[in-house]
Amino acid sequence: MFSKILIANRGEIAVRIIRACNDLHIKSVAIYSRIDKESMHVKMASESHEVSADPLKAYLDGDAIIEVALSCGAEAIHPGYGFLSENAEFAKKVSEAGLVWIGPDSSVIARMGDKKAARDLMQKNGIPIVPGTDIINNCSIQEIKAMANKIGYPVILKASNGGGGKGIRVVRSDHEIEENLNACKREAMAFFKNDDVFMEKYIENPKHIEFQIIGDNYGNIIHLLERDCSIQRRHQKLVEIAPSPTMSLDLRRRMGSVAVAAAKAAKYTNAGTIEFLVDDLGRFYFMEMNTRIQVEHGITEEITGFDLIGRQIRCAAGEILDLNQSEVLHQGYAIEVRINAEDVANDFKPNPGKITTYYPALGPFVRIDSAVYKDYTIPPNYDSMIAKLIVRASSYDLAVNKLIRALEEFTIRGIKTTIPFLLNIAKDKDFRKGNYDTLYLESKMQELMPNETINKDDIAAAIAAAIAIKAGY
Ligand code: MV4
Repeated sequence: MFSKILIANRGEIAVRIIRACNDLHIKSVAIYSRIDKESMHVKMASESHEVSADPLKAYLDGDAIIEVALSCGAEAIHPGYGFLSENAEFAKKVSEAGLVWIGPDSSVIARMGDKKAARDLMQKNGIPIVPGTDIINNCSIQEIKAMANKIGYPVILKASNGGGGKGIRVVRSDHEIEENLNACKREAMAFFKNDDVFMEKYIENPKHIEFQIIGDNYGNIIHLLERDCSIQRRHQKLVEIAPSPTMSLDLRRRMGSVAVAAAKAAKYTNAGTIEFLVDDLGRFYFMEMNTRIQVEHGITEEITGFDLIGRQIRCAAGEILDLNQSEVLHQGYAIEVRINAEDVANDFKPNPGKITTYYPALGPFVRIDSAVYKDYTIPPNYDSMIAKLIVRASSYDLAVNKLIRALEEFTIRGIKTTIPFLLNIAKDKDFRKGNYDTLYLESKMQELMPNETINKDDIAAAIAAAIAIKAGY
């Protein structure tokens, strides 16, 4: 086992990894940018090193991070999510520097990062994929229209190097295809410096179901059930549920074994996720594989009792996965909501600033993964997620009740947060019924918008207080 791990990240995931290190009696090394000096991960780690004054470079300068790891005697690097976590080149450099990369091999990261290559690998191994084409960049518009008609409209154009919802276009007829193809290629070139595009049949309003995978270095791979991540806004997840409250045991068993077969085909090690699209008839298709720990890993930990970050570290250190698939059971249901410092009424615009009041929800089966505290000032330079609230209960219905209770208890003042919006989701009838797909948020946005009309009594009280102050009472 390692004696010291460097964490190449910040925020709540850095804190989560430090906790896993402490649980395993491993020393933790935090890195930080100058503005993060007062951040929780810096305070909690065994030791901390400023990498750069630049807010982003500190977490993106791979060479500088490796240098810190070597000079302080760390044996491994945990990348968390985002930043360098899916950068195959960085993973390779870490290994070449004699450090252990806590994640899959760099060649696997590179292969799965290429969506078309991942699709081809899955097809070759009998994993169900959506009907589609090869890269179409060298085809004429006539040929592309012929392919689209053969697949049948609607189709979706996807950048092979895409991600985060960038470089995708839905096309519903011949006359829209040329313009969408050009836009898709332009966007792909701008964001990913590669404009390779392929085409798939477009699945209307699918559910986004993903299976958690864990593998050791000896070919043992299991799944840890699924998460429904359909509730998204512009490709940002807001709510995740584990397991899916609407999936049949038969579908779970079939998708689970396909997920394990997909991970085996990729020669996968460590923690990862297989994402599927599920249509309204329950047909499922491999969409992509994420080669990192994900934001929503906590709900899987809560329902399975399996410490994913701890297991990532233990697998990377060469331990054998001492668990069979049949031993993975779920205890009830867990729901995660992402609490973001955002002004929901103002198009979810980030709303950084100082937290003046902070009372996290507590009580049985309520977990908060966060890196903020009272009087902490959220910098404007990073992601707006400030806390993940995770609840668990014996049934999905009771988990929804607990979510409402915890969101009503959670008090944050000084900044605007997504709490009122999340509470409206929690209280929505379709949410309680498990009736949601990837269209859910878009179609209910008006209904779920928090009512921001200010209470007349509050105004009266504020005026009275102001008069009282002025009058010298
Ligand atoms: C799809 C799809 C429907 N059919 N592919 C969105 C981002 C990228 N990961 C792939 N995405 C999709 N691919 C086919 N063939 C629908 C989406 C999609 C989506 C997927 C999951 C969650 C939310 C989504 C929102 C819009 C589109």
